[in-house]
Amino acid sequence: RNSIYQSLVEKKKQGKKSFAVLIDPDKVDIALLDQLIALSIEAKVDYLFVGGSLVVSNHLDECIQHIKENCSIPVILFPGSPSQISKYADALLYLSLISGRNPELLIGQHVISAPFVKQSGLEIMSTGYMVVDGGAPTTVSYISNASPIPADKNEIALCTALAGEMLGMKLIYMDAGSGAKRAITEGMIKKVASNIEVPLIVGGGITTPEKAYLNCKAGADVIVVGNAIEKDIALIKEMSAAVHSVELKIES
Ligand code: 1GP
Repeated sequence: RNSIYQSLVEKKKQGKKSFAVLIDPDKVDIALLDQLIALSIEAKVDYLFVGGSLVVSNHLDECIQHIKENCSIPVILFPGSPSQISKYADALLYLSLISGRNPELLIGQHVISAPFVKQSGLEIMSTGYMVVDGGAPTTVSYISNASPIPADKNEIALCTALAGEMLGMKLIYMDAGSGAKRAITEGMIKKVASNIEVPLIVGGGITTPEKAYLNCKAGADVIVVGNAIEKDIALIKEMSAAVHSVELKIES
């Protein structure tokens, strides 16, 4: 099973951008989920990411089953820990926190959960996960017990992404952390995007369609938005339209 990854690679070749809505199972009930699903279908959202640094509740399975029963948008797990895995999803961002130096999040937790992850039957997408300083401590920076990449150190971001790609990671995810005060700069995105071949996911603190658009122009392939949509659900449509309005000309 590698159909979702193939679709990402294919879209990248065509210069097409994707928009993903991040759903934190802790923050949604069925009524809100129904609203999110309806708006996502209407706005042609490409992916639904499900997860969070802390998933306290135990209705992850239920949440994903409900999404799958009501739409055909692929559901991609974005787990904060190995316990946030559900066989009802379509794919898993198999994250290694390559920006940090906490061995548990680089490989330790993967070893412990490997048989379980393998059994899940999910499409596994190895992802070099890079947390970039978002201006204030975010949940991910605290929980990961690892320093984020300083926001203005584009070279560190570049070298980290290159190392991840050469280690065989199929995706790079640059994240300023959920609710970040400052999103990742276009300069850093450009630096990384122009030097790697694999699809680049960018998220954290993106609150306006303009910023989503500029990030795509700078080279992001997938834009992820969580918090801003929790505050104003109508943003789904504007964000999705902004992302989809970017179609880069690919030189052949
Ligand atoms: C966080 O990249 C995601 O891991 C999305 O962040 O909630 O700030 O949009 P926001």
